[in-house]
Amino acid sequence: MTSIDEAIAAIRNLALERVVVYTGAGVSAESGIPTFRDADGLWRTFRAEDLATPEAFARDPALVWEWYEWRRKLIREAKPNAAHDAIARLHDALVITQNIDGLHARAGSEHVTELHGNIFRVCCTREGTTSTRRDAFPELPPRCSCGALLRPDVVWFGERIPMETIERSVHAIERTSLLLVIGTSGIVYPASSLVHFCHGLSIEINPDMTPFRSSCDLVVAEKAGTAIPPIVDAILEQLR
Ligand code: BV8
Repeated sequence: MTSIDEAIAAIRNLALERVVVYTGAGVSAESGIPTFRDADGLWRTFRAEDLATPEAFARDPALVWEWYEWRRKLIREAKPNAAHDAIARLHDALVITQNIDGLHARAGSEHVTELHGNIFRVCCTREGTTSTRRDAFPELPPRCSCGALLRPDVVWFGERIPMETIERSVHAIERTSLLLVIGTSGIVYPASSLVHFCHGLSIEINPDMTPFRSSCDLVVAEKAGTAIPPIVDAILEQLR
């Protein structure tokens, strides 16, 4: 296990050119957004894998939309936390996130790749057109003006992440001198496989044990809101 100070010392020894920040649900936990697989779970007795699928939506679009509307309300009322705010100070960093909550952009991060889409974008199931809808829908499931059902514009289990998104992310991670892996259990594929393309220094920040503990160079077992601000300070000093 690495302390925050040891991670900072390692960063100070780097010929630091590029930084990539890779995040999962844990980076939003301190904003009050439940993670997928922690004890508090996400919703009632359902697992994300049961609801975030095309089959669940085909079977019961109203139930799936009830879940998403519950999350959309939670996220609308949430604020970026100290980790999001610190990451946003890395103006040139690429943020690759599995999260669909949009909190990195709300904190001010300008280069964000959302591997799994965005909970405030919807897609017409007939026309395939997408639009941003931040407010609560008057009725569920919502429909397009053409009459067809709208679905969340997110990648469900069993659906592909667009190849261009994967390729762009691999390209960036292969070239980065520092990769921060923050708040992910490393369970979801192919997102979790991206971390293994890093040839630079990889630092995981997660209070709990994950498979990345054996693949990242350093592991800081702290919450993101505690560890990320001082780590970002060190990165900014090194980039000067
Ligand atoms: C695909 C959008 C192929 C929706 C999401 C068996 C084995 C391996 C793989 C599979 C398998 N069976 C099926 C698969 C593939 C499947 C998969 O990986 N399943 C998992 C469950 C095993 N993957 C897919 O289906 C993907 N598509 O493979 O397509 C294909 C091929 C041909 C044709 C068609 C298709 C698509 C996966 C995308 C799913 N969509 N999200 C929505 O959000 O509603 S994934 C969902 O999980 C979220 O995006 C979330 O971000 C993501 C990953 O989870 P984490 O972010 O890691 O969150 P988690 O709760 O797990 O962990 C949080 C961590 O934070 C914990 O470690 C915790 O300790 C830590 N933490 C807590 N507090 C803090 C903290 N860390 C720091 N600070 C804190 N304060």
